[in-house]
Amino acid sequence: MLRFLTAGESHGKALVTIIEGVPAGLAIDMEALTSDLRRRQAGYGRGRRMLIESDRAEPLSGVRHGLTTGGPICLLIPNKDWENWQRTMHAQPEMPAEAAGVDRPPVTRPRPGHADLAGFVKYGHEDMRNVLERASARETAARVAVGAIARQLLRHVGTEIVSHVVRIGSAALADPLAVTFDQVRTIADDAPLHCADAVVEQQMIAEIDRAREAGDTMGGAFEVIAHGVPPGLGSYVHWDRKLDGRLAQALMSIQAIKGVGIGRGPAVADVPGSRVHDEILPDPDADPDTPIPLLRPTNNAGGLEGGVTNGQDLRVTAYMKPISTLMKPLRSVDLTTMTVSPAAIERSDVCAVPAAAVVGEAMVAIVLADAVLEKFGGDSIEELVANWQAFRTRTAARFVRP
Ligand code: EPS
Repeated sequence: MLRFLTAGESHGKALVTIIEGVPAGLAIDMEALTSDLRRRQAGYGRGRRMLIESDRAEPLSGVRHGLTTGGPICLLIPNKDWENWQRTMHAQPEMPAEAAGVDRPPVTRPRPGHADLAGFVKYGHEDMRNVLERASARETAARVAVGAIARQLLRHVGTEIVSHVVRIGSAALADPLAVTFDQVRTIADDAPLHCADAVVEQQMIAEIDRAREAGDTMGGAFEVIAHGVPPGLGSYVHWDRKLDGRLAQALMSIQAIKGVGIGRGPAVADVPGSRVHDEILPDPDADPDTPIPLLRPTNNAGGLEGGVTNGQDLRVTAYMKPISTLMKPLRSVDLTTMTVSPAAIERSDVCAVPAAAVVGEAMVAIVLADAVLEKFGGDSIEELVANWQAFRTRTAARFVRP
């Protein structure tokens, strides 16, 4: 089982994660990890914080001479902005004499849509900075670092994960499922919105520009595609073992995600079964060692049937609300006086859907790596790969071949 925790505040000293359950002998490519962190920072619509940070993770444990030991992996991602926040965020009861930065007043006007008010009520905080610092999507940098390790594990069973932005406001791809894994894989890392269609991408940019000029924000949707997913991950036998449910939980846990669809998603409610279900045909061109020599002309199920992977591409879409910090704020209440006041303004992004897509890739990678370890087990990568190969061979032998 793969587990992780994260710790850290948006403007604290650093983010930290501890990852448990990674088998021994996995080569960790720190450059690939850094490249994922950088991808999360990019995308059209990001705010000024990303000009300050250049995220990088330092392994503190669990990795020796480039290989995992099987012990817990601890990663540290420093917040460069900490320099400017020491007077606001120091851990000591009294302000340390050497603390840098400026003093900031308490946050007392909750932003509609943010965790501010919920945290005020739940934890009894007077200053809602105690809420927003942890609720902030800055935490997702740590998740992306965990996801990068999960992704490196998944390569050993032949799985690759990509994502693309499919909607910003009213600018959307007509049929995201028609975009193939290979098309998404070839989108440049620095494409402004990581959208497969250049015309739609320009419309998305225009949506974000309009929102910025109006002091507003934009949400949207992204799709994560995993290719080469081993069949048989997850199970239909219990509610909490269904992989679609596990993926939905993982994606819904990303800040600002309000919905998740698998394959055709909510659109399956609109049409009859004959237009939803993916037919099963023999594949005359299948390689002899292909585990499942069958052809599915469509993939509306998004690679999952009965909560179990079926060997098709896994396709999951997440829907993100617009960011709740508005430069032209909505009405709120100053909780110190109970008077109607504009909501607090924190530095923020106009649109963070491209960044959320990278976080979505990470969460899918983590869920898939966990499911791979559950099915194929192994305390070392060698053992895991041997178990996976034995399953492939056994499965391939069960199909009648011409
Ligand atoms: C983020 C860092 C944050 C925000 C954003 C995501 O940095 P700062 O608050 O210093 O600008 O830009 O977080 C939010 C939008 C939010 O509502 O919490 C990041 O690293 O992704």
